[in-house]
Amino acid sequence: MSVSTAAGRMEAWSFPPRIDASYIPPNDQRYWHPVRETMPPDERDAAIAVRLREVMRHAYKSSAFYKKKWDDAGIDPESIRSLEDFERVPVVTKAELRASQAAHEPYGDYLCVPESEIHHIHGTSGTTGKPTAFAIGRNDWQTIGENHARILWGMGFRPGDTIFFGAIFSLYLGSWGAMSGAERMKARSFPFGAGAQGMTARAAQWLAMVKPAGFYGTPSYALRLAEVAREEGYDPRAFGLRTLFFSGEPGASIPSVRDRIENEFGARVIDTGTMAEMTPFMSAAGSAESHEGMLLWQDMVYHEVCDPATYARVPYGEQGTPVYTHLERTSQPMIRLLSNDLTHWVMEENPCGRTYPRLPKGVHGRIDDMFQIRGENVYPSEIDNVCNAIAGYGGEHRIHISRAQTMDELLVRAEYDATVAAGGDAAIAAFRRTLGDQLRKVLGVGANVEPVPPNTYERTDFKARRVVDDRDLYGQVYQSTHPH
Ligand code: 8LQ
Repeated sequence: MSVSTAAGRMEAWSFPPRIDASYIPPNDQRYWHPVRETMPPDERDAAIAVRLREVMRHAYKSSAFYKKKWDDAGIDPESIRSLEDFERVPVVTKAELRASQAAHEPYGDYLCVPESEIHHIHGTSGTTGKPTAFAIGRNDWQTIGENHARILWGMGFRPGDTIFFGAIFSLYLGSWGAMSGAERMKARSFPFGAGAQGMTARAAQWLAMVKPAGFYGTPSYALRLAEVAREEGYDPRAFGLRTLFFSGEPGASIPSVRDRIENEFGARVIDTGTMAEMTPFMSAAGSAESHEGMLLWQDMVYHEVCDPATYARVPYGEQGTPVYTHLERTSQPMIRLLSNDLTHWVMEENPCGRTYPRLPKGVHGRIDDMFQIRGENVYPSEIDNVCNAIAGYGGEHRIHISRAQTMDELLVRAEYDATVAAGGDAAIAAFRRTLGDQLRKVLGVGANVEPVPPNTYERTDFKARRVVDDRDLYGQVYQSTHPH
């Protein structure tokens, strides 16, 4: 089948996108866009190759950033005829975006629409350094709503369902982006938010009253909410939630964390999320029937999993770093944005029938967060998985990496729960032993374990930061005591 026929068969798929804002599938239809979601992958790939060229053409003619970048690399958008050709396009780093915004305040020279078309401004939520601004065009906001509606539909949401947004509503694109999809599909949105003092207890009160079908937030916050709800006398299972969907950090695809959340709420957990720059960031997301890991909805954002050294795609089954390309954004289109995260991808039959590749274990974490202990690569998310699977775990922990002599050392400080506390020294020693044994088994190296009492560590309304890296401190001390 020729590319144009394949593309022609895809529901309203063009660049820039043309959206029928009145379209909503019948409730019993599994797919929002049956053709786009279930077509043979090679036909979709052929259509994606056409779309990539169109997006590149748009970016090349409307942004100095891309023009210079590609001219310097000797890349002509017209020469990109296949997915293999596309792998020659240099990746975009977040540092380049920051530099572009510093030189061309506030949106950078990769804003590819006139400023008058900007509909929403958001930004990075980091508290250190200069923020990055996200400018989203009016048409793009509509497309984002459309894309997220498709994905929420795939998760099993339908018009009239209430979805509770328990995440920060300000700079953070997560809450707004997810809600745009709920609004588009005529669900009932409850933009409750998060982050203000006393808000978690009130969230429990409202959830008990409104009994929504869906909850959106971060996995860390859902666990905190369950704790606070119990303290306030609510049973989180009585909220009647059907599905909690999460973005922002690993967790929803960490088996023991997912199980803990599912047990707390008596509801299904679905993982989603790429990067704020990539909004529609839910383009990687689980579906109702394929709820483990994340499907890569390739026709809205083209996801490549690449070798972190060469940025060429790795074969299915292998590990690499996600590189993302917008196929339906015109305002600040990201073309080969490097995530620096780590994942592995597969191409298998999905229980939901969608023909997308999948990240069976979600995104494992950031490459920077990975550390080496005696030659073994260790991810914080593996430690999270072990802790959450241990009976008597109190809900939070910290991972300390330090350097003793020339070797890195790992110390896990983990809270035990009230039951262990009531058991006294013997129970605490048993908890320490079990956790130590499990860590050695899973990580392949020994870790020091220090049990700490319940509620030692602060909980978060947003993304957890559990790694305390003392090696820099060691480095500074080392350098000051070993002058050149
Ligand atoms: N990150 C985001 N989602 C993740 C997931 N599901 N699993 C593992 N790591 C994940 C607005 C959305 O929540 C996306 C988002 O959080 O965007 P940010 O704030 O730009 O942060 C992006 C980073 O969060 C990713 O690179 C992952 O490291 C992590």
